[in-house]
Amino acid sequence: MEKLLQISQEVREALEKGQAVVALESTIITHGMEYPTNVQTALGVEEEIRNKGAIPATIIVTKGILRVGLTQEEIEEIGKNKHQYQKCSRRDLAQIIAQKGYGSTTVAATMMIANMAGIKVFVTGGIGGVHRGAEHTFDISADLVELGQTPVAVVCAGAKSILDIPKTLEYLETQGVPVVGYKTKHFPNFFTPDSGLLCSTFVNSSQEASELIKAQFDILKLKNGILFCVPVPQDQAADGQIVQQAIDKALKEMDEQNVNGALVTPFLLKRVNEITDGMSSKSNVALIRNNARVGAEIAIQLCQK
Ligand code: PSU
Ligand code: MN
Repeated sequence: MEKLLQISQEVREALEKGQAVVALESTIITHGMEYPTNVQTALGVEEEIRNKGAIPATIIVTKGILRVGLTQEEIEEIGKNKHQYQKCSRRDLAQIIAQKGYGSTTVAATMMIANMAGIKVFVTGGIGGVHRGAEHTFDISADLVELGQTPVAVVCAGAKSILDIPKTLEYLETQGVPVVGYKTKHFPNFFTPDSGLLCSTFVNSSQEASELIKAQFDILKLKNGILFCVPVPQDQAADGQIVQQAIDKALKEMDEQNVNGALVTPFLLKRVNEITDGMSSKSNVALIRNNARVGAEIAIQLCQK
């Protein structure tokens, strides 16, 4: 295990001292954004976390080794050579280890590795979910199942409407995952602050968030995760109508081109970015940085005795 899981010295020392550490995923770098936006965003997110006084731990697999905590140079390299990385969810981890391959981790795989490393808080942009038409395709992201079985608090901006949001929320309820609005009762729609649906509960501060995490993991000792949903700041939100049109177009193209399986989410993310001419990418970057600030505050609160 020691050899398989390589935690950077900085992250290891922070964990040993009980300091705040925030996990970050890497599929967003390799399959969610283009170079150089991917690198700028990943570094920007790490900077936000450091500015708050927590330690960022970006997670990836290189040569079959699970890596927790990367240098700026490594993040730059990964972003540049993103095509070298296979998108890795739970089902792909054994394969990538056995083949000593290169894999970027989805929300599901990042939760697993964060949990192995003892990291409780993980920041991302948007989670995977139940896809539209799932009643025919059965396409439900392994992220949702992972949230049902791995005790990590995931901070996100809700889910994109490339997904079926009502079904996604139903699935999370079935999996026993608290869906917690951060200073809102409404489940955010990634690019816009309100999907029109409600979270299962809400908190009004990082302190309240940390109390909820402690109740779930320490008092009840539950094994399932928690989803914190931070709405995109109003002045950074995208034009909902333009994004929705782009999503509808991307979904139509996906059907026409018979895109399926693990390719679905990367295909939709890429097309929505292209169709909105980078407009969606701009609010994407802003909301992830905002999530990073909130996640760092929660992680810091969680370390207070
Ligand atoms: N949604 C986004 N941005 C992303 C992803 C989802 O808005 O980058 C990525 C995350 O890594 C997420 C994964 O875990 O896609 C989900 O893929 P799938 O639907 O194949 O499980
Ligand atoms: Mn899928």
